[in-house]
Amino acid sequence: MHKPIYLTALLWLCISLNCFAKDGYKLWLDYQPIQVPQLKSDVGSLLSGIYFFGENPTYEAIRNELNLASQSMLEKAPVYSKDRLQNTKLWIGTREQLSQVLSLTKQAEIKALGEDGFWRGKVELDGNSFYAIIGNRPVGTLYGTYNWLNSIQSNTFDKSTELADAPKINIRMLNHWDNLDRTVERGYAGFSIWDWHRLPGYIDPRYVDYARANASLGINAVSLTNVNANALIMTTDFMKKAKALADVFRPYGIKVFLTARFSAPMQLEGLKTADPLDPEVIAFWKKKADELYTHIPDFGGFLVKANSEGQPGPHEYGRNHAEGANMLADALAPHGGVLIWRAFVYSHEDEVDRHMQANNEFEPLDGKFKDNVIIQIKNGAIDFQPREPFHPLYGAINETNVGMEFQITQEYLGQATNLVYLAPMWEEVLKTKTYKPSPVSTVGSILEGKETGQKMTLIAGVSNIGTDHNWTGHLFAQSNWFAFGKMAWNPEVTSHEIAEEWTKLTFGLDREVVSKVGEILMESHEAAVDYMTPLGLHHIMGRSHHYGPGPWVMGGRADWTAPYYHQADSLGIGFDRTGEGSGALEQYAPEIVKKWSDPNQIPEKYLLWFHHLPWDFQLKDGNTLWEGIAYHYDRGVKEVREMQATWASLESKIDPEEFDHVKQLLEIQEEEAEWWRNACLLYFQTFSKLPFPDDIEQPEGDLEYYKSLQFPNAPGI
Ligand code: BDP
Repeated sequence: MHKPIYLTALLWLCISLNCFAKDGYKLWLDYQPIQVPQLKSDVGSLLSGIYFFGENPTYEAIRNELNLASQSMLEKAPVYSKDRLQNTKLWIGTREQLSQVLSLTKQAEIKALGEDGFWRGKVELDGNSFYAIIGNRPVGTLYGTYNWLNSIQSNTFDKSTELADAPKINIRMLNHWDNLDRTVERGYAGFSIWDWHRLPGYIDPRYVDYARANASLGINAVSLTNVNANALIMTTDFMKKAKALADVFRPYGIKVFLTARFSAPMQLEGLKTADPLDPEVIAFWKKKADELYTHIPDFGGFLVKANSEGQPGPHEYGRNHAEGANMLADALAPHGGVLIWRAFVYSHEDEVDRHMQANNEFEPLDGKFKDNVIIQIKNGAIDFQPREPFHPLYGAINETNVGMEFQITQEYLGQATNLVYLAPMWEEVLKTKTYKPSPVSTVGSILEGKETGQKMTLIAGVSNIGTDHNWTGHLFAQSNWFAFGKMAWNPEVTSHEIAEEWTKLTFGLDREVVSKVGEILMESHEAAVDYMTPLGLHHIMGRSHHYGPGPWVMGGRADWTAPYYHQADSLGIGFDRTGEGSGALEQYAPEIVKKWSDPNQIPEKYLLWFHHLPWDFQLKDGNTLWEGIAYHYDRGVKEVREMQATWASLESKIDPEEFDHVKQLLEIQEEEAEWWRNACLLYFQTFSKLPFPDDIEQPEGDLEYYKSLQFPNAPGI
């Protein structure tokens, strides 16, 4: 056969057999061909006559997305018109641009959606009707377009109904813990996607795809650098590199933030101090902020980790967190910048239970922070454990802007090998009642600003993105990036709804796939808690890299060892944080203190977080504590096996490359779950001295062997 003809034939064969394997690069934006005839015809008709009201870089981004989507969903290019009445079907613009076709009521309704809100639906002019996507700003229109494309992919688009939506949180932000040498702290998906060395000259096309993915979820801010910050980012060279990224992200409505190292004035300009009240230090930061805004006029601001885990901060100079934060906030204020100050502070020189240290620092400072400061608080008081009760600072400070910090990267949740959908855990935290400042307050309502009327609201997530072709290492880890964006937009959405949406966008509309993948996702977090840290156990993972079990980890600073947290001894196990113990429980509202102080009333998922209990303490199901611990660990392993079986049953319906990728990782997850179970149960048995229940798979292996395992090259450190 003639070579080009042969190649064409092969290509067609491949297309018809669908043998171009998917590899996850396109995330939830892979725009599968539309199969439903009515939908195909409706969408085809709209995409055959598009009119944009005006020109700007965001509309250009919308056009690019429509080109991609149309080509992929309908195998043809969309058609644009230069005249709004010339064969047009789909109108795209802002409320002001379309005001003449909108009633005053409709205009008011759209305006009320705020600067990022959008509306889509039918509009009429001179007896003709059009489908319109309208934002208050172009970026709202972009969000509306993604929302529309998403409804097409999930087959929920109905051209006769209208839809309006707006985010409930102002700053929806990814925090990259990316270093300037491209390593990523707690990153499990390769290296940093920021190619600092080749920036600003080389713009990797991946930056655009990154911006598209974020904008499709409504993420509108990104902090580029590690919170354990490098002062070099504040040099002109790096500012220019950051500017190049900001330029790529701007049309997608994404603002750039940088992490500021508190000691930068000393490191970069040889000042003798970084004291926030020193005039030269104040001048240094003002100069840096002014320069940043010349490069990046819409620069978001700084994110700061200070006086925590050895990072420099105001304490070195006898100043408090408010004095440190306000000095930086003042430098940003003239430009409209925001200063995000982290509440993740604790010190090993402080004997007080680590759980209590952030409240001890921040409660007395409530009301002392400037208006453009937000205190970013992790979901729990320790550190992104597989499950944590909510951080007691929520509800305790009410005259200061507060924001959430979730961790999307799975530092303590199986890293790159375990399938763990994190949204149920985030949902649990967001929906928990704090009883402060009002009896109906929840963590979510505080974050939305409903309780205190705070003007600036924030939900941040520590990114799980890297250079791996599928972005997140594990294909299912994409669901966590996706779910984070959705929850930051609307903290009231359920993890179940998001799971279904992600599954449809990732694997298509087949009912069996949607329901079974949904089951896997929804079970996965509880499974991980079971085989890692059931019943409120926490911080018992491998030293430093946090990979695998390490309940025996001792040595060095106490608050980084495992026994500090599990306190197992011959009498029992758990951290007594009641009034008789460290007292940390008393930082919560009285309603919580009352219930949780009683080991028979506290939700069992938090039992050992707050109580040290005897091995024969009776659980609600009648088992002793020792038996309960054993059953949970055993159940965790069995749950992973169920996830494996469910996945295996979908083999014929999933792309082979994606199927195999997940299958292999689930096999590793099963081994790791067994490892966690065996190692933890054998270790805790050395204290309980009790046999395992007969009806569990007997933990096998040798404790000394598990203790001897070393992972010097584990990723993420
Ligand atoms: C912990 C990580 C550490 C981070 C720290 C933080 O182990 O690498 O620097 O949090 O949030 O989870 O600052």
